[in-house]
This record gives sequence, structure tokens and C-alpha cells, in this order.
Amino acid sequence: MINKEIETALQKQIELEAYASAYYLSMACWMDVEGFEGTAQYLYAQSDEERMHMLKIVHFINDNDGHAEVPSIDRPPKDFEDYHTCFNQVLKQEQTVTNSIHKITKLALSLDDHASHNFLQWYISEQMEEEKNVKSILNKLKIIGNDGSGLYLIDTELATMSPQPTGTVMEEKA
Ligand code: OFO
Repeated sequence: MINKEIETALQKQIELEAYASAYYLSMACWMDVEGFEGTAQYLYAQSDEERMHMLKIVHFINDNDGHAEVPSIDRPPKDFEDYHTCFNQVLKQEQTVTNSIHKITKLALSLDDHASHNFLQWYISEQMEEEKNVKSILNKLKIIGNDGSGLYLIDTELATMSPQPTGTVMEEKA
């Protein structure tokens, strides 16, 4: 049976993951209309991933005698200053999520809730991977600066780094 304090903390995490999913979706839309289709594809896929992260917590709570609640979230921004700003914000967003995961993991340990502690290890690794990926994109952006052909190249590269997001025309035809 899930510890009630952990259930409340995980419920907040559900909210954070749902917001991350909406935020990436909004950023993907902005990239799409600005002509960065490869980056949009990458961010649409990130949005799907965040929803999957949220669902994993929902199932963990429900499978352990808790009751997960569908979160109400703020609307993410629609417009972004420029390409670089988006990825700086992605890093901030990921760091917020990482901090929250670390806090809940610490709480689980202090409450001797080893099942939750074990469950959260997956999120710790996932956040490390995500932060590493964003930092690598930011490093490339530092080299590129505002060079148009550099941005074109990174946009093409990001398309190859992402799985096909759900709900695409290609997927519907398959
Ligand atoms: Fe949920 O993985 Fe990042 O935020």
C-alpha cells in the first residue's frame, strides 16, 4: 500500500509531467510554424514521452492502492523569443523536474517506502539522460550562434534523433 505522503508528492509529480508534456507540445507547434520541422518532430516526440512518464506514475499509484487524480495545469506559453531561448527553457524545465524527483526520492527513503524509492530510480536515470541531451543541443547552439545554415543543420539532425510522434499523418496511413 502506498504511503499517503508519497502519494501526495507523486500526485504533484503527475502535474509536473503533464505540464512538461503540454509545454513541449506548445514549443513543437511554435517550431513547426517557424519552419523548424525537424525540431518540431523532436519536441512532439518529447511531449509524448512526458505523457508516458505521467502515466507511469498514474499506474504506480493506482496499482498500489492509491487513487491518481487527473491534474489541471496552466496553459503553457504559445510564443517563444527564438530557437535558442526554447532550448534554454527546456533545460530549466528539466532541472525543475529533476529537483522534484530527487525530493520525492529522499522522502521515500526517509519514510522507509522502498517500493516507491525503487520506482523512482527509473526517473532519476531518465532525467540524467534528458538533461545530458539538452545540454548537448545547447553546446551545439553555442557554436552555431545565429548562423542560419547551422540552425538548418541542427534542425535536420534533431529530426533523425526523434521517433515518429503519435498522431502523425504517416502513422495514420500505416
Ligand atoms: Fe519526465 O522526463 Fe523530463 O521532464
